[in-house]
Amino acid sequence: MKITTTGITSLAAGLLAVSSTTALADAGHGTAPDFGRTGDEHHVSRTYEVRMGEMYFKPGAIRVMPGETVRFIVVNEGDAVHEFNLGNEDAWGSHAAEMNRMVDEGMIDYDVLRHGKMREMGMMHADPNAVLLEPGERAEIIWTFPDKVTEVGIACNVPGHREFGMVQDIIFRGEG
Ligand SMILES: [Cu+2]
Repeated sequence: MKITTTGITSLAAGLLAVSSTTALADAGHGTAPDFGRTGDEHHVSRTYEVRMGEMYFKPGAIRVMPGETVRFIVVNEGDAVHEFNLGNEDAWGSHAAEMNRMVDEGMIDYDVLRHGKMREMGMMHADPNAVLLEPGERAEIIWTFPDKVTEVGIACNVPGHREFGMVQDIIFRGEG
C-alpha cells in the first residue's frame, strides 16, 4: 500500500502546485494578507543586494516606501542552501510544512537542491515571492510593496534557519 499512498500524495502535490501558481499569477496573493506582488521592472526605484549565509541576511535593515517597487538581487554567499522569502508569519508558517517535506523527501540537502526530484514531486518551489538558492547562486525578485504600511519581512524557511535568526522585518519608511 505504500506505493499507492505515495503516488496519490505526489499527484495531489502536483495539482496543488499548479493551482496555487495559477492563483498567484491571476491575483497576487488573492485573499491572503497583502504583502505585495510581483513588480514591473520599469517601476523599480530602488535596488537592494541581499546576501544570505549562516544564519543571516545582509543588510540587516531594508527600508522601503509604501507602494514602492524594489529590485532584490539575492546572493547565497553561505555554505548551505538558503531561501529568500518575502512574506509574513502566516505565510511562512504554512510554507514551512512544504519545506520540511522537501527535506524529508531528499529534494533539499544541506548544500544541494535536487531539481530532478522537485520536478518529479511537482514541487518546483516557483513562488513569485521566493527563491531557493544553492551556495554561490544568485537570483532576482522585483516586488511591489502594498500602498499602506503592513507587516512584511524576509525569511529563510529551510528547516531550522528561521528559528536560528534568518528572519527580519522590512521597514516601511516612516516606521522608524
Ligand atoms: Cu537559510
